[in-house]
Amino acid sequence: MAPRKIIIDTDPGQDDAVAILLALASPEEIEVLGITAVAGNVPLELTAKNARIVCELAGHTHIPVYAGCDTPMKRPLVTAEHVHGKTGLDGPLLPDPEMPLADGHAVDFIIDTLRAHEPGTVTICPLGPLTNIATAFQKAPDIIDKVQEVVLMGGAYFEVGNITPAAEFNIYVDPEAAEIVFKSGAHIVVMPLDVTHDALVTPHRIDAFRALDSKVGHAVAEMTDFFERFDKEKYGSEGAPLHDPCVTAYLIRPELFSGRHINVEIETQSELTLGMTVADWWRVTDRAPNAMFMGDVDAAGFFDLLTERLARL
Ligand SMILES: [Ca+2]
Repeated sequence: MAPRKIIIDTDPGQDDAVAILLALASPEEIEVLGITAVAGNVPLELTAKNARIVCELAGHTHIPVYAGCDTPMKRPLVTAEHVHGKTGLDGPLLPDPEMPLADGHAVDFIIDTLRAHEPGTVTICPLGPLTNIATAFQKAPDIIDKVQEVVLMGGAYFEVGNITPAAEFNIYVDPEAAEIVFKSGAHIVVMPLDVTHDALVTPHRIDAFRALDSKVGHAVAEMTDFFERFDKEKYGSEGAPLHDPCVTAYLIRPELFSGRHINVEIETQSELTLGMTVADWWRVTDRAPNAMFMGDVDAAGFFDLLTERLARL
């Protein structure tokens, strides 16, 4: 089978970095057409820079990286330096990128790429707030039907929230954008906290990255080490969740994940629960299903895949 063509929309972020590395290490299954940066974990200037740092770390400097939206559609930006550090990629010492940003706006790249390909052949992989994707859908509604799938990290149901008691960070930062994407009619696969909170980087798993004894292995070990400190304290768990790589792992080994095709709505009004993904897991409404909402991951299989692929870079 030909590799699946994808656009990675991202706000790196240590876990975004690992998700990108996994994609770049898997050319049999994934062809990365381009990377689009969005403001999220840190401001756009840094996410656009970090995306290039990660491409250079992987030795894939031919991948075009575009800068996108620098603020959510209707709200001021909320960032997460408390999790990811000042740069967004705190942990390893990586050089500033030499590769330039690609010319043009990320939203136009998304629109042009979908229009240039056969319908149903390009998958969008959002790893941050959905601002770029929603803006593209609003500006060019004709592309919505052309999307093969939107496979995104965001939201939560049983795990509820991580940035507020009710909301997961990516959805909370731009709930209006999330609403546009979830109501768009595109095929959507969601990796919520319910899944990612099972994909924990334990000390043993970080050691496996370090044992690759490569530039990428050491960088990933240092990134996940950094990331882990914060989350271990917060959740009292044995390690931090590695959220975004669940998206790219799904493209390689979908059988590692299971979930339900259900209705998911986004709360955009309530101050208390803003950005909540109201997922009809028990199918108690007659609202039409609009997303494959994952609930489980084979964590051992996920980390085996990740370690095996990172060893190739
Ligand atoms: Ca992210």
